[in-house]
Amino acid sequence: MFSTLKKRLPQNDPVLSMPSEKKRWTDLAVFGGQPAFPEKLHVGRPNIGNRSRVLERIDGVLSRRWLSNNGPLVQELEQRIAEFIGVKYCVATCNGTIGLEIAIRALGLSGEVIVPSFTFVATAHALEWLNITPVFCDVDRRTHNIDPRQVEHLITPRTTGIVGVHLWGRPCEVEELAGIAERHNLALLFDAAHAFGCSHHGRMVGNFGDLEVFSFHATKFFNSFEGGAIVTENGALAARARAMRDFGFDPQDDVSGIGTNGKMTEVCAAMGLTGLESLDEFIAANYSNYKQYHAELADLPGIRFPSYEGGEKSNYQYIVLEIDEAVTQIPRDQMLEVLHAENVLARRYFHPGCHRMEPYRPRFPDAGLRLPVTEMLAERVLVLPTGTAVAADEVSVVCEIIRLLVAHGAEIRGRLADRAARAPPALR
Ligand code: T4K
Repeated sequence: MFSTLKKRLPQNDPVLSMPSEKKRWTDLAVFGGQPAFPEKLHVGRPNIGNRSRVLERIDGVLSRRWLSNNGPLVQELEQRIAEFIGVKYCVATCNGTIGLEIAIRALGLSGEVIVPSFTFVATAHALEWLNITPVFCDVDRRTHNIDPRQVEHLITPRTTGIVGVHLWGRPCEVEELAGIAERHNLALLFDAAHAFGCSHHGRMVGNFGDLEVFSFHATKFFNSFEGGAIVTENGALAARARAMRDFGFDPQDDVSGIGTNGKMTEVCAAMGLTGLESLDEFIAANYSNYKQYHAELADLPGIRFPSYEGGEKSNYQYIVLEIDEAVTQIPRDQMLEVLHAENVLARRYFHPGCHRMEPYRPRFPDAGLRLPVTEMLAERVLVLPTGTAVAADEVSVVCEIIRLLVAHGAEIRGRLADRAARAPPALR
């Protein structure tokens, strides 16, 4: 899945070709040069489908005066998503986090639940919010996903479930996790926030475990401004989730149990329905950027590049590099500093790992021993901008900055260190 990139750069001093100028490492913006980009290049710039279609749909929402509470657009979106994934039930929610909380409660989880630490903190918070202890499991070195070989060691009499996260849209080892869940009579759910439109062994993500939860946040491959969905084949679970989303009201208008307000609005559904019509365009843009990043960074020593599984559907939403400082001579965080100065707002998702965040940190004084892969990845991963808002020539410039960084890693690191040492004490 990953390829280690070993080929050496040419020994001559490379120059960075910007659209309008050539730049040496000494001209980097971090040392006072002009930034490569006049405006910030973000990770997670939203994909927006046909604007006039969104506005038309929103106009209809206003005319109908039906703004929320299971309106016609939400119902249509649920139906379209269920068809797209190939599942029986889809319950749209106001965001992925509330979707996770509802799903966890609908499954009746309690006590301890096993979850990776290398994920967005919402995965862990959804459990903690419900007074369930997230028990952090290490991830697989190659896939960045929860390592099924470690899961069984973490099961105790208090364990009620496993949450897998399809990180970067690459599916977990679902069969292995399902086997463990079955052997130990545990619930299995997937945080599929990154994996809308992805497949595993030819089946769409959304079909695995007891249920799966998507996020349709603005930064996701497919967005509904804010939003999410629980998908499942289990009718009883779907009915419970549907009631919980609406304060516990059942179809007879009786409150059948505890609930919250997790409803998706009609305006969000309007955006979602319109985005669904442009999925191919979003994938094409991401795929093209992914291929280009791969081709342009493919010779760099000390950089590992995740490849998406051939033959499977993917949304190619995350461009993830692993920086091996021992080879690049410049740590990931200094690379980030240089990129940010150039207005490339790369991200270090998911640093430092949930186990090093509050309220979890005090429970993991020995994290280095228990979560070595998570600890290593949290120090190495760098996520680059992509999506429909990022053009091919911009990808080229980002790649050139990274090539320059790797070619002159030690020099840039040294100069940054000198500068820090000379800074007045308050700035250090
Ligand atoms: N599980 C996993 C595995 C997740 O990754 C997430 C969310 C969830 C669960 C929870 O799902 P939701 O409850 O969010 O539906 C962002 C997102 O806020 C978050 O949704 C996402 N994961 C996470 C990976 O990324 P931040 O802290 O990076 O957000 P922020 O505000 O820094 O935005 C990221 C970049 O996107 C910025 O550079 C600017 C750009 N951006 C953002 C927004 C909102 C735009 O250009 N336009 C926009 O409208 O968390």
